[in-house]
Amino acid sequence: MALKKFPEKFLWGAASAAYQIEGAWNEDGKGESIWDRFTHRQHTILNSGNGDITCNHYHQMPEDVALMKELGLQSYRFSISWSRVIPQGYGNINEKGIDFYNRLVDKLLEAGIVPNITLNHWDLPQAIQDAGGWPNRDITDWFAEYAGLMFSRLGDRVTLWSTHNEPWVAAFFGYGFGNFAPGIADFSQAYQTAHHLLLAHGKALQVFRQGGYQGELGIVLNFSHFEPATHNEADIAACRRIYENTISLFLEPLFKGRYPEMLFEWIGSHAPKVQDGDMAIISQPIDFLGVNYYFTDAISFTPWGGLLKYDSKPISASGWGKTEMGWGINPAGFKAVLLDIKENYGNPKIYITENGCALKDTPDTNGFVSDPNRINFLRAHFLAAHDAIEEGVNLHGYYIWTLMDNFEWAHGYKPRFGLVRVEYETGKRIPKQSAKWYSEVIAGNGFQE
Ligand code: IFM
Repeated sequence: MALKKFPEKFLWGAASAAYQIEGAWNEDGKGESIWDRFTHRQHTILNSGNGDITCNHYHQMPEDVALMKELGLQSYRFSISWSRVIPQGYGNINEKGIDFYNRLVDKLLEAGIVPNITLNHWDLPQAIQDAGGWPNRDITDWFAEYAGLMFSRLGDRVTLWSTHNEPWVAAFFGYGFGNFAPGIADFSQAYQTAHHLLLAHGKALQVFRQGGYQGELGIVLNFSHFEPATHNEADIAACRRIYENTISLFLEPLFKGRYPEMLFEWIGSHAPKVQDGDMAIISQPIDFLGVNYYFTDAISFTPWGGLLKYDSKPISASGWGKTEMGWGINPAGFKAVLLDIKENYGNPKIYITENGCALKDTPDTNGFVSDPNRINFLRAHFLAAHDAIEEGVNLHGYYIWTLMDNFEWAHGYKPRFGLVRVEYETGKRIPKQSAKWYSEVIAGNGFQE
């Protein structure tokens, strides 16, 4: 068994998101978000789940930070609920909301944990949606103002910032397919949203640079590895479309200042309205790219496959099953994603901002979960990341999704991704076997292969 050591100063952490863990959806002056509105509608979420209380992190935050310290986390990635700090999205500020994040940041720093903040993890203020949401260009200025507020209040202590989490998901699940909030099914709105998310990112980056804040600002994207299902030309072309629609749609504007041409020819009149100067704002250099990786898909052509005429099936490497989400497990796909970024987008600094799995956890009578399969999953993905570093990928840190079981969007509370089990009835947190294993990885900055 070989010892796999990571580079010095490699940052190990865990990630979360406001709507998934905070609860307190209408407390202390918080405004309604699109996820509050969406989950309160009948038949949108499995078993009628919602984030009203979820892990109750808003109230149990000191205990949660103590737990992170006990686990030895070096960094904690969390998001800010925009409507908690600016209830209507623009205009009046809710000091009590800001106070919560001030206290969280201070507690983390006291515990020696580096805070890593995401400004937008999908929970847009409902008032902004009422004004047109992401498809309305005005949002790009409202987002930059919100970002500026957070930089000015927390930027003296926080050095890692991301503008958006997985803008593809916000655009396509939120506005294209309608299975996430705000539940709109219109591809023109989805592509306009993608463009405005990028433009809002660029405007927030300008505010960050002009303010002279210390630290790094990036953006977090969802990556999958895609393989054509066969050597058939139609499958290869469909695979290319999916790659462009998921990955190039964001990486090309960010790193090359343009949109993928072939894709835009394909989508025709659904292409977003882009104004002069937008691409220069979007393509300003970022300090890091956040990579979320979960799965690999085989893509095939089908004439019944909607706008992009495709079908996808999960691929698992031999010997691996699927996760509870039905996602294939393929660590080699993870490495392929990292090498693609290195080779085709200028080898930017990367943090793995999410990787993990939901598995059927079976607690014993004390609520303890033995989860060797989660450990195997993580070990194999750490190994892929280690190989990628050896091949020159500029990788500096790794955040597990997620610290504790939480609200998994349309899937409600069924999937459990956490290193820590949450008993939702009592709010009790119980670290799983994988949490202990991860603590050892962090302490040794590596693991036995
Ligand atoms: O829970 C989500 C998270 O909010 C965004 N990335 C994927 C995770 C698992 O589905």
